Amino acid sequence: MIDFSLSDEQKALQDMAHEFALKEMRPNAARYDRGDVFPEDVMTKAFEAGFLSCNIPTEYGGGGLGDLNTAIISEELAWGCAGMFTAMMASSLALTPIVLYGTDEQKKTFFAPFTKKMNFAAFCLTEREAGSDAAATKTRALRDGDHYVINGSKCFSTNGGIASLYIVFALTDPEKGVRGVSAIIVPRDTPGIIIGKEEDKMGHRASNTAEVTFEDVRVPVKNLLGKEGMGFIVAMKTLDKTRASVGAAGVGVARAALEHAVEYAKTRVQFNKPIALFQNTAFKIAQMAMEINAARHLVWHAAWLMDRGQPCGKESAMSKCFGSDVAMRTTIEALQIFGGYGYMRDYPMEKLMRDAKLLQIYEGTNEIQRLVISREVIGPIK
Ligand code: COS
Repeated sequence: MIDFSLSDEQKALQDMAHEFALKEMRPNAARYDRGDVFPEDVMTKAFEAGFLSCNIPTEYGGGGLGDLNTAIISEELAWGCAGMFTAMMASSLALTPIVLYGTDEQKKTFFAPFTKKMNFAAFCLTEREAGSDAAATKTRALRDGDHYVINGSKCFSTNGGIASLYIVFALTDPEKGVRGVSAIIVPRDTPGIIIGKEEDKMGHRASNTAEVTFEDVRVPVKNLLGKEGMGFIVAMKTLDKTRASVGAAGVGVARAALEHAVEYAKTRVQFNKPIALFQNTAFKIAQMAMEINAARHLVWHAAWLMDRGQPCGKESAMSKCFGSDVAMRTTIEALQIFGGYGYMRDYPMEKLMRDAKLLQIYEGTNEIQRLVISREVIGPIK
């Protein structure tokens, strides 16, 4: 049976996230977009509201939100400010490998700090020479008795400069290539972690992005997630699960742009009538509304599959790719409706357009999403 209505619990979650976005994120979004300061005040409130631990299972003190619920709140939080959303989402992304592959002991040990106070985690997969080609990782984690010794550099790591915990993908067996990659939990206070300069980004400026270098970083073997050599699968399964949240963020950013454009088009008078009465404007609005609805359905379908434990790699990639493309197209068209005002920083449109761009790039570029989708649709070729 298909049911498009949200349950009372889901509506309450949506309202709660919307209120938070409206009252705490939106009023501070421009300020943090312009400065180079991490929004600690807003994030402290996000922690208190449970957004920073919402994917930690309830038995370990978290919110235990399922995937559809996560998609619902992601749309609202990105509607509030995509940069702040990214700081929250990237931490959930980094905790997901522990949710999926952690032992009971690892979950108890490493989730506790996230449920007790504001903390952030960082997912360390990307390297300078291993971006889309994630399997080309060069970082090494060589075994020395009961420890791994990690050496290498990870770049564009969201929360890299502020994280208390890193999930590092490194070669434990360089001879085996992609099957020699392992996922290792690395606490920030381990000696040998060097934080590079914070990246000066075009958008999502409220989030921290930095290079993280590991120089002879020794962590106990018990910090290994899953088995040795399973790291690439851990990364791929994690991304299969989290990419729908990026699609949801695309819907949130696009919806914000559409709402601003509608409001403006109804009050902006040119040639003696509101510009909403010109067919050019009205049709742009219709197109944006259609695409946003379609994107949300893709996101919710992917999340619905995840909640049922069904294969969702293709659907997750579709929702991420389509949702972020819709965010890009919608913000461009909405800005056009604002004309010259849209280009000015006093208005919200240019930030939304800058923020939309990153959604097409992070958690796997949209070219990679199309690769994932097409590989599954085409299947093996003899
Ligand atoms: N689930 C489970 N296993 C998967 C998988 C998935 N979603 N995707 C790949 N694998 C497995 C494959 O089955 C293969 O296993 P075997 O060697 O046992 O056959 C192995 O992983 C290697 O996969 P594949 O050959 O497809 O690897 P490729 O290098 O060709 O491509 C892509 C993998 C391009 C899909 C991957 O590198 C990718 O997603 N890149 C983008 C990385 C990314 O999103 N970065 C953002 C960082 S987080 S902000």
